[in-house]
Amino acid sequence: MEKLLAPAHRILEQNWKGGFTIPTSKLYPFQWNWDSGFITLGHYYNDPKRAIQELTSLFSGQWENGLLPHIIFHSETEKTYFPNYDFWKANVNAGAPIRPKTSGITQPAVHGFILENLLHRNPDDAEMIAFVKYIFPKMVHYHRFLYTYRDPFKEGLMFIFHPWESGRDNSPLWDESMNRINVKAGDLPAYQRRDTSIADPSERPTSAQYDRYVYLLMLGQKYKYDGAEIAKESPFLIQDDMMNAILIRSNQSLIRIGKRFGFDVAELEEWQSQSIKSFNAKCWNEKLQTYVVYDLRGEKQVEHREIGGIVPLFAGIPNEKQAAALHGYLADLHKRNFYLCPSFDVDSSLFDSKRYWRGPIWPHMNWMIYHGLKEYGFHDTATILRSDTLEIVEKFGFFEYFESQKAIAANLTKGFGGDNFSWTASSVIDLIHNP
Ligand code: 9WN
Repeated sequence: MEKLLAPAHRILEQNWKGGFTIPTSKLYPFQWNWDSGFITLGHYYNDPKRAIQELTSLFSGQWENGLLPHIIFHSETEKTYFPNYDFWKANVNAGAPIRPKTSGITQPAVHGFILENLLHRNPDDAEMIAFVKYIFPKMVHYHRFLYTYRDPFKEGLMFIFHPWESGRDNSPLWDESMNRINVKAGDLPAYQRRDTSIADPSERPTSAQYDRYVYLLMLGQKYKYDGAEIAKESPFLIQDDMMNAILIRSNQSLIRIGKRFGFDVAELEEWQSQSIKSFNAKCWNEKLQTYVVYDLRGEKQVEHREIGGIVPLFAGIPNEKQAAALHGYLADLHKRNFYLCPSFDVDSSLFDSKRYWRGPIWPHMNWMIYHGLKEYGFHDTATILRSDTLEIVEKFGFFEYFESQKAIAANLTKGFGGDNFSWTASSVIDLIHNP
């Protein structure tokens, strides 16, 4: 698999835009929040300075209230993506930077654990230590935003009001909430999608789904993207298990880093103890034996098995019995001739092994679950997951995501979505170097 390293580094090089890295050319021409986190993993092997620059550029888009936006539009002339900065109008919020332009929502808070991963590789490097001291307060400020503006009942669980925040945009998890939105003619400003002229429309969200994405964007804008009214009005109001598990995992990392460098970590520890308790109380589903997302608007769990429900392994949240159930689910999928890990319940009628987040494999998700499995001692399945990830990239290329059914994949020659994809390259590099 070593032969994957050279093309992977080439992709990161091609996608490096002098200070930050785009996920892929054409489809996603700006800097994305959680993509950038994973991208630093790969950069660090070739050029640690780039990893530091990547995160520095990302945090240059942080708002005064702490929000770390999901897109940083470093270029204002690039017009091939919708919604662009002029549609988001982030400056309706007085604390949004004038430059760089940004979106008004966030994405999974991966940066704390990414920072710890980088530091761990070279714990005494002076430049790295200086960077950690610079970026640490910004990361804590971001977590403070999530616990202040996105946790109205002070449960220690953040909510999202847009599927794009979850990073798993088009998952069937959101269908019920999205169906509450009834877009009528004249409700939305005119807009033109760009993605369907670049990627295969059959792999992308439908137009009805896009209208609803735009509806939620406009709702956020109406309330300056941080108003308490968002929680009162939004038909889509979700405590996402994956976002909260990632936040908990990053809290752990920031607590360890903070202690090493003499920062006050009391606030982080307080969030953390409350979060883990609430997470287990609200997101574990005994019947399905997995974690699930909680629909705050509908006041109920969303009962689907899905990849986000496995990520808590990576945050050390499940007890032994819960971990064994999550592991059993994956081991069984392997026996049933699926690549690990399909992004949605393969037995559900909503499963679609090709369409965005409704079933295919995502390499960066595999990276998190791989480490989670290892930390719980499930080494055999971790090894399968690692070799599945490397195998699909070797066979189908450095795409954004991949077919999950081996029988169907056997007749394919390529993956899905964007090609020469940065998080695929980075996940591969790190899985090869850091087995
Ligand atoms: C919207 C960049 C991003 C990822 C998301 C993925 C997709 C964007 C889109 O691409 O979302 O943010 O236009 O579909 O779902 O996880 O960060 O790679």
